[in-house]
This record gives sequence, C-alpha cells and structure tokens, in this order.
Amino acid sequence: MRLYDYSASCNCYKVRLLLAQLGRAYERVPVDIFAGDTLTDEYAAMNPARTTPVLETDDGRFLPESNAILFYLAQGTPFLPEDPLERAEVVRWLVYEQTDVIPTMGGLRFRLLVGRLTTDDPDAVRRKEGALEVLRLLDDYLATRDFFVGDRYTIADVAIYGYTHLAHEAGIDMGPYANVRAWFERVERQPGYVEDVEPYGANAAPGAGRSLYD
Ligand SMILES: N[C@@H](CCC(=O)N[C@@H](CS)C(=O)NCC(=O)O)C(=O)O
Repeated sequence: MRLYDYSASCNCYKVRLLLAQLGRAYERVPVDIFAGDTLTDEYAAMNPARTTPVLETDDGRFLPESNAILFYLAQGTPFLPEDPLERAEVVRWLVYEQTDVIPTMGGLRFRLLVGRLTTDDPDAVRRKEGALEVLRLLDDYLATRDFFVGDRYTIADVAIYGYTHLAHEAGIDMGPYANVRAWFERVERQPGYVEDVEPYGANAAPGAGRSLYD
C-alpha cells in the first residue's frame, strides 16, 4: 500500500494518523504540491482532481479523497461502527468536515501561514467567521459526548481532528471552546496517536511555486 502524501496537509495527516493507529505498514510517497508534482499527466491518471492524499492499494488501484480513504481503511475495524445508523452518523461528520471545517479554518490557516491572505482581507474575515460558527457547533455537540459518534473514537473523530487541532494557527482563540479542547486531549490519548504535520515549504508562498493554487 502506498500513500501519495504532502506532509503539511492535514488531509494527508488524517490518513497518516489512522494508518498509525491501525498499525498498517505503507510506503509514503512525498508529493510536493507547490513544486508542480500534482500537475503532471501521471498524477492526473491517479487522481484527475490533482489533490493529495491518494492511496494506492496493493493491487494497484488508486483512491483519492481523504475521507474516502479513511472509510476504506476503517472497514472491519473498531474505527467504523457496524450499526447502520452510527455508520451513517460517521458519514455525516465526514461530509461536514469537508463542507464546513476545511473551507473555514483549514483554508484560512493555509492562506495566512503562507502569505496568501492577511487577517483583514474580506476573504480571511469571512473564513474566520465561518470557523467560529463551526467551532461553536462542535463545542455544543461535544458538551454531552466524549466522541462524535456513539461512545467511542471513530474516523469521524480522526477527520474532524485533522484541521481543528491546528485552528489556533489560523489566528483563532480556542479559549471559548472548552469541550473541543477536552476532546483534543481524549483524541491525543488514543493508542497509536501521532502528530507529524510539517510546516509549509517556502514554495507555498504566492508566486513562489507551481500548483493548483497558482
Ligand atoms: N477533498 C480533498 C481535498 C484535498 C486537497 O485539497 N488537498 C490539497 C492539500 S490539503 C492538495 O493536494 N492540493 C493540490 C495542489 O494544490 O496542487 C480531500 O479531502 O482529499
């Protein structure tokens, strides 16, 4: 199994976290998305959306989309409930993470860290307002629960944790979100937990590299 992976991406980190917790062996193939690595014909053949991560199975098939990869890897393990409603709840949070968590705090963190936005830019203000709404929703939801689905850690937690645990790097004060902070600690106590998100390279700055963002 191979993981095509950009080390600063939390979408890729989510998959590395689950693989570590599953104890699965894999080959990590670095993809520098700001050096044009995703713009080649070879990359498009693996993933026409040209995003990372992509998982290559042992029989040579390619699976893009971080949360699809989490779902694939978690089947038959305690990270994905068997109960149909709980399983659907996991999908609910995988979808919410993509539609609401990533564009707000994930997108803001990336753009601020690499100098593509300043905090007073209207796009940054809009993303931050959205991030605060998302964090309020998550904090309220966690007021009566230890984990997002059922009473245990699942890939719903892996997915939501990916970008929320670095929301402070998007200039967000996590002080008001005590339930989210307590949940961070529960996630970080799970067996096999790793945190290996690397800083963005200098080529992630606007005009410094070649990527889908330039
Ligand atoms: N929905 C996708 C989003 C993936 C995504 O946007 N990946 C970014 C890094 S976080 C990327 O690889 N961008 C490619 C590029 O800029 O060339 C997923 O969850 O896998």
